[in-house]
Amino acid sequence: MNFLPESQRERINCYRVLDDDGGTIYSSRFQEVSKELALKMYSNMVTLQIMDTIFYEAQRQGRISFYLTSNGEEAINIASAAALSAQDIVLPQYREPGVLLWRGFTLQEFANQLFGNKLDYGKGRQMPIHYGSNRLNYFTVSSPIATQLPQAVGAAYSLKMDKKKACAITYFGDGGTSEGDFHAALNFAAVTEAPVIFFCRNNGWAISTPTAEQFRSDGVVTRGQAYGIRSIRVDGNDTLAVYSAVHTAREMAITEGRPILIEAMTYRVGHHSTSDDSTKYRPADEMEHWRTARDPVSRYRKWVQGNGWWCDTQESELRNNVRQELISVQLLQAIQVAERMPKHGLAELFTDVYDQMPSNLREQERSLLDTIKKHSAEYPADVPV
Ligand SMILES: Cc1ncc(C[n+]2csc(CCOP(=O)(O)OP(=O)(O)O)c2C)c(N)n1
Repeated sequence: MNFLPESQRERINCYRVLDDDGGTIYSSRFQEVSKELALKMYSNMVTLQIMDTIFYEAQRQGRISFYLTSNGEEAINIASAAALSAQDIVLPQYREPGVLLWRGFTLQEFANQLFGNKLDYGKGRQMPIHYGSNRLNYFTVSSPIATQLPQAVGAAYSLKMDKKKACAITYFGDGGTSEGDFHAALNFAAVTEAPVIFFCRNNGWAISTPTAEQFRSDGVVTRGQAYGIRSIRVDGNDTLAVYSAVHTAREMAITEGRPILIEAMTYRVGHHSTSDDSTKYRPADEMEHWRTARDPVSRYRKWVQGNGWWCDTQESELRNNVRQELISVQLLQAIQVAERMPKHGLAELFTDVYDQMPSNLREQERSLLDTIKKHSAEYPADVPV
């Protein structure tokens, strides 16, 4: 039932900071969380869950071409975002839209990107879920796995040179650690003492490849130590532990001028994306176990409720309100507005890279226009030529 090796399973009920010489500095020292912050985190987790359901269904209805959910990783998304400051620079993978949600990206902004319309900041050049926001210090998602890691080291180093009290954080999955860029980035960060947090969401799967087929080390956390980087392993389904780990990592990164690696143990509850059917390669009872018994949202709710800050009536009110708000007002409206909004013209495909378009691109543009003329029936009517 549990895909984790025994050694990793024992450790995930707390978080512990491992020094680069292998010793434990301390463990399980949780940060205080006020009632206001606790409830804000909870309502963002619920919003993320419901937003995912609605966009996922919009994809199933054929209204958008692609989607992927953060199911099971809501604590990682929201609690890590809550422990950062707005000046910290985020370089995401793609399963962290909750960080953007926390920072104030609107449902309309999410929908504009998913539909690739005129208001999409990426001008419709990217697949759905490649969000980005200059305003919110959130780099645009890059499809090639792990390329954001060395970039994050550069961003963190620039913060250090400018003596800013901020860090860079980069998110990636266990699959990202199998890329050369992971190793280059860790070494580069260690020697430049860049204030960067490497946040690995170890969710057990890289599409259909389980971690056991990716590495034989004790997870990812030991690799940080191998590069001389202080590293933290944390239960990624425990909201308070994730919040504390990122809070601690941020303090150490900024005040001590050093990179930190966090390995958050979790599980990808949904399929990899709408292009995947994970029942083909993993047992249904494993998925069901993590969806129900290990769900980070209901687990966190128990803690909030145990503090007397929450009750069943508030729970059903919140869920009804968020669902109502998202379905009847904001999200469906956002989807309809985004759908009706015109797309960018074809010429935009060739702008923003070169000041003077080079001859090979001019040739490609000519050839594309010829092909469209020949096969105009195949060309989408809503994209101006
Ligand atoms: C360099 C590169 N190789 C392969 C792919 C295809 N690909 C897309 S997502 C993915 C799995 C990544 O898994 P992981 O990093 O564990 O993240 P998760 O999807 O589990 O959140 C792969 C192999 C890619 N996008 N880029």
